[in-house]
Amino acid sequence: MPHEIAVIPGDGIGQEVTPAAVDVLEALNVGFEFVYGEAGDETEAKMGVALPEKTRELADGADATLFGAAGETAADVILPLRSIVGAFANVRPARTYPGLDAVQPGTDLVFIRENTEGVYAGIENEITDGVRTLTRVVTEDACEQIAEYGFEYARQSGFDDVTIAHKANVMRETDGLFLEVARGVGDDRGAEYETALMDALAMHLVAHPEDYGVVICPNLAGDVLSDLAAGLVGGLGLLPSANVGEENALFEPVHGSAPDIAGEGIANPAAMILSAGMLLDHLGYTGEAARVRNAVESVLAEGPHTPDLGGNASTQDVTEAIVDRLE
Ligand code: GGG
Repeated sequence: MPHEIAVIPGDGIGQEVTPAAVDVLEALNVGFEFVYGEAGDETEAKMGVALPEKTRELADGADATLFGAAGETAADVILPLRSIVGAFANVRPARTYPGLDAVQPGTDLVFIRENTEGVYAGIENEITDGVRTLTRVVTEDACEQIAEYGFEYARQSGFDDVTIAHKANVMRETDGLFLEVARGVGDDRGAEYETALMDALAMHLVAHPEDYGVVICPNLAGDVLSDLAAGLVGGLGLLPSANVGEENALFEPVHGSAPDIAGEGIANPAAMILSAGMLLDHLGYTGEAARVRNAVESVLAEGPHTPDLGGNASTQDVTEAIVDRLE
């Protein structure tokens, strides 16, 4: 039986980079069956709902999902999609590539972001005119699951440095629990790790990213720190991600819908294609995943490049070059 891949391009440049990733997967001839679903701002305008039931069912039933980007409806699209596939971990690698200008050339980081709760639990209220609240949810089970995943990821991927990011000196109950549980997991494993206040960590990551490897983060911190790391390595066009559950998973670039360049055909497809590479790894196609990574690295090193990397190539030019270099 071929693996079924749900493809949900979403909004803005998601509609340009997602077909690029499908082109690369098709060129590998692994026999995936692609099923398409719609979601996002345009879907909401057309159908009155940003994530239709049919799209939910596609993601739930597929072996894996490729998702492009969400715009204003991100909270109604990407958060439920991650929940549908049971994705408790958001894995966001941020590394430099040979031949590309980077603010910090020695960067090789992987953010392991808690993906189900924290301030993204979606509990917001207007208490009275001009007063709004947000409830931050942190559970022992989710902290333990993300910490176990992060330490195991570091072990399997050969990272020596593990950092637990938190702000437990201010958010004493919620990040206090995150820190206590994550430390317990590290100690039980006999692992080496350090803990870091997330604001100070942001500064140290900018100054000395080479001192860090795997960073285990609460939800919002992982979202923010991974974008900061994108700035160190050459931009959001280079960061893929995997949303990993027990049995299912969803793959998406870290970037959003980029309305400023949407429709111009100049979005960098590298992050989306590298996300498809993570999908291949997840489904056990490790050789094909390596071919995708190598082809992307070769094009990043030699061009063509989209404007975000200083070139003038189109999304299609870069995609064709990557397909040509799949060995
Ligand atoms: N492809 C990623 C995307 O659409 N990002 C939009 C966004 O706001 N995401 C929030 C998140 O990653 O939690």
